[in-house]
Amino acid sequence: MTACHRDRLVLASLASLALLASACGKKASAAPLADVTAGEHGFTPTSLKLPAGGPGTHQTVSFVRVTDQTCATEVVFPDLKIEQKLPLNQVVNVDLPTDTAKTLTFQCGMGMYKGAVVVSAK
Ligand SMILES: [Cu+2]
Repeated sequence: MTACHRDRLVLASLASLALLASACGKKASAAPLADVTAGEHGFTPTSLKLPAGGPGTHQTVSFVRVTDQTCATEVVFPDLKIEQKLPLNQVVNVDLPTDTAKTLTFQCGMGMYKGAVVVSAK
């Protein structure tokens, strides 16, 4: 069922995420579901896309750290001056501006693991 395929998940809203989560509930793994997972080898996926929504629009991207064997214990968006701790197995929502096309890079606290949210016009 492709709706369960996390890599293809483009977040339209929290409601759709909740729907997807419940649709996937029967096959639930131990790890909580989020758009981006912080694991042993950094962030997965390293890139995700959001549609540009015009002036004042924001979207939430969720992160979850699923192991202690990683230095990605926080997610940092340097350009946005956002720093969010990632407590183990807790989904953390980050509100991102999606007004115009842009690339919002994110990284672990040390800048070792990197990723990007690509906001693009249709
Ligand atoms: Cu690091």
